[in-house]
Amino acid sequence: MSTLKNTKEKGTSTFLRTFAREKTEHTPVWLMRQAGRYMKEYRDLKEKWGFLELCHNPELAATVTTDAAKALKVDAAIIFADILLILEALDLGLHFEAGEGPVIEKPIRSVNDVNSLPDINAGQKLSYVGQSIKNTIHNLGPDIPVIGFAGAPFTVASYAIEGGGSRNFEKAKSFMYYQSEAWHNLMDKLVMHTAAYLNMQVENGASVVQLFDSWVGALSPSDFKEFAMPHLKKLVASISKDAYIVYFGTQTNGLLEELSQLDAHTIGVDWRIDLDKAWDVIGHDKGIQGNLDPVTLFADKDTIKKRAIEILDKAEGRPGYIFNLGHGILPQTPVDNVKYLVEVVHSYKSK
Ligand code: 1CP
Repeated sequence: MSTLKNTKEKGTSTFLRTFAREKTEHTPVWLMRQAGRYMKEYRDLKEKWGFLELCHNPELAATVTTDAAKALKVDAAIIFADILLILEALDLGLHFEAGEGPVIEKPIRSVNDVNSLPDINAGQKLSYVGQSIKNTIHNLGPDIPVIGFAGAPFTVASYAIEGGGSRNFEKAKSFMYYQSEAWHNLMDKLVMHTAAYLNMQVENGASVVQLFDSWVGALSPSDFKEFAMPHLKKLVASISKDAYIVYFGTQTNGLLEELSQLDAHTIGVDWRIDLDKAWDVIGHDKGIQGNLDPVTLFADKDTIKKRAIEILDKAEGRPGYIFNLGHGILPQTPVDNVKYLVEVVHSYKSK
């Protein structure tokens, strides 16, 4: 299949038209972590394959993405990969332990660890993700655009330094404070490799790229401004203009004002703030995405509908809102409720 030249070509996609601020028949919806353990199709594949094996195999990865998007009838598909694959490409060693999450085998703990990171061509080393994108586009056709993604530098650096998930980020923050120069060096390297990785995804047909900054809310506004935001700005400026950019973080309510200065097209928000208030702070020149508490999907259908409609009402039918959760779907989520949520969003008519 040939590479798409203009990946922002909107066609009939409600999702892409929303980025272009066109009014659409319904609000576009996709859900973070829409492929995963809560789905039977995924659990069946996981009987035979490990998670990283699925990511590394462009045919299977595309199948996981395609199955989820078709089953849920969402307006966009996110490529099956992980924000930590870039650390694997940087030879830090990555595996997933059942029930324990990711483990970085050779975490970064010193100036020397930063200096000795290999010089890689991230686009080439992670080219299997580009192939997954091509296969997915082939499976889904032009109406369901494919979202590429990467971790934002703070969140990826925190995994690299902590060696895995963390509650309080003591190691990452200590590194930031005591080895500031090495911290900024590490962030520079991550920005360079992440830009190359994302631009390879755009060349392979991703029309939107999302930066996941899942743990940025652990930072105070001052630390965010000093240690994360300058790098985030550099990354956003290095991403191809052929794709729209969504920046997503959780617990970012104290950071939204600063984030309004980021040159992303759309900012994701979690559920800890009302959508209209968040949009006022972000500014209506930018789009907004998210806002439903993922745990609402454990409630009865009436509650799911009520909460979804409250959010849609707050968007006031303004072009630029993409419905999503405030964080990823949890593994125990009933799949019927997820399908029901998509139906509610699609049948909603703004007042
Ligand atoms: O089967 C399994 O047990 C593996 C579970 C799993 C899956 C399905 C992991 C391990 N990653 C993924 C896929 C994934 N990861 C996708 C594509 C799937 C889709 O959305 O359809 C995406 C977008 C991610 C992104 C990701 N990975 C984030 C950002 C989003 C978020 O949830 O905040 C993060 C933080 C990761 C790291 C990661 N990978 C996997 C887990 C369990 C985690 C989180 C661990 C932790 O809490 O620290």
